[in-house]
Amino acid sequence: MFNEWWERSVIYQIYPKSFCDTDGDGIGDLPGIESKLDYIRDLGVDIVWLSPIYRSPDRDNGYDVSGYYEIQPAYGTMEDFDRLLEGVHSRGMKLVMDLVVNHTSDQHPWFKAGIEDPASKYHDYYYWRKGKADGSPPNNWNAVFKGSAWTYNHKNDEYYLGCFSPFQPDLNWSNPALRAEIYRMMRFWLDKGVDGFRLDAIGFAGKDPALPDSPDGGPLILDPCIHDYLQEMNREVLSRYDLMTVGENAGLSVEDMQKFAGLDGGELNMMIQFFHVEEDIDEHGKFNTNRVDLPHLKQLFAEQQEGMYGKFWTSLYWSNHDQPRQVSRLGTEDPRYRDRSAKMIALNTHLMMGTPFIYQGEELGMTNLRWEHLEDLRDLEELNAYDEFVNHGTMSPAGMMECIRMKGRDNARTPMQWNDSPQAGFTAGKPWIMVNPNYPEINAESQINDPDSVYAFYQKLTALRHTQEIVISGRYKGIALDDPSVFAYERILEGQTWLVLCNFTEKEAVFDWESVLSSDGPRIILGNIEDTDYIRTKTLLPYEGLILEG
Ligand code: TEU
Repeated sequence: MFNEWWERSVIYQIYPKSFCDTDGDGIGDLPGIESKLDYIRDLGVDIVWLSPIYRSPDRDNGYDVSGYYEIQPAYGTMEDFDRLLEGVHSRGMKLVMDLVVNHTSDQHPWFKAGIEDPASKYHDYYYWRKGKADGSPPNNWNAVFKGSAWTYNHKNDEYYLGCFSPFQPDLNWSNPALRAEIYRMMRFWLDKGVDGFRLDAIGFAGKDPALPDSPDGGPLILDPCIHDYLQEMNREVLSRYDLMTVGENAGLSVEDMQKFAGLDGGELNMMIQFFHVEEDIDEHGKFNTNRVDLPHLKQLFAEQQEGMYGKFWTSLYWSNHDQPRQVSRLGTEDPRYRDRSAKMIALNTHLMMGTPFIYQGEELGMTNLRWEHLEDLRDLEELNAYDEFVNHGTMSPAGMMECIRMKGRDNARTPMQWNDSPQAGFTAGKPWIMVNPNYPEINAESQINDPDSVYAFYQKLTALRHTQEIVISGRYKGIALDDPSVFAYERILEGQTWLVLCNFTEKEAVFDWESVLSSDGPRIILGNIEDTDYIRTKTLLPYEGLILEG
């Protein structure tokens, strides 16, 4: 514990489609990523995670793979990839690939071969089942992206399972030949020098092959067999390389996190957990306008952070390609406090125990977009949910658009804002998705040389992690859990105590540091307000965040 390179690292996630386009087709590409590697390194990043770059029909932006050994043509070639990997390594960073193996695209050759010839070995790479006697689907599961999880195929009079969408048929992990095929593919990338994987929706691969009905109509996942599969993967592949793995799955309890990412190293290194980003869900699921309940959120973090010590490791994040922009969600877009709140949220996240993930543009304080027209939306999840809740439900179009503005995935997928030239410098062509109109104000060029910028603040946070042992290995202690405004916690390492204080509101908030720190004059390690008078006033300004050493 605390000595693995991935425990001491900061990860930067790139969503290739929206990062940087060099050939003017409006879609980001690998040479675009290569051209920005210095920018990423200068942020203090150790590991780059690429969202999928494999061949794909792109129904879910690459999370629907049709060729695991190929590069998506719009992103470039395998030579471009090799150059990119070399560029990452030559800057002292590592590269982690997304591994999407709960499902493939319905255009994958395995899936097509199984339809063509049900006697072929590929048929059993997926879950094909006969319908019930009355012709209805084999069980009651619904897909994550709405509708039944089962799609009928006339040719063979069978249904196939797609827990996310009909374009994403689930792979049958109970088949050892399929698992061997996946391990072979993983070795191909590792032998090229890739440094690890982010395993997409990996808990979904754990299904009881009997596929029983579920109590709530959602797919029954996280069956204990997932741990057998991951232990096998670990023996067959992971343990033979110096790499890092991060699994992704919603709905994990603290006990689950330990099973997947226990420090014994038998499965994965860490999980992308969802308890915080799902704190605000309600009967419509994620599509609501709720803001987080701060005391409840602190309670959840305390359970995880205090529970993980000596037991498992975790990722730290609020933003990724599936989540709205964190400054819009937890902070404010009000120009008076926008940058300050972006810094405060970053400080709160980066000072916890775990490996922080920065999602492209987060380091600039990029915001959600005020979506006005349905035609501007691109995300399958948003469009399907709109159809279900508005066209076939009771939500008003305006109400649903407001939910999408606050929680939709497209907010994260608007192009990276590089500068104030047209299309934010992302492309010379027409971007595949709208650029956020606030790019003249929020962009990388205006921030990289400004010591007060959000970008510069992230540099301070990454530097702190690289120089202060307490950030890595100090114990976490949640305090003042009932306080409705201040997110407070301690990090404690051998007689040294850091107090992290974050005001999550736009009102001043009183917090007496003397209730925690014994010394008469605490020292400010880092804060987001240059000339703060907090130590004297014991009053945090709106969205103020700071670290004190007592
Ligand atoms: O997401 C997995 C997942 O659990 C989703 O339900 C996620 O919670 C959802 O996007 C939230 O709105 C992964 C990928 O990150 C996502 O982009 C893919 O669409 C999904 O798997 C299917 O591959």
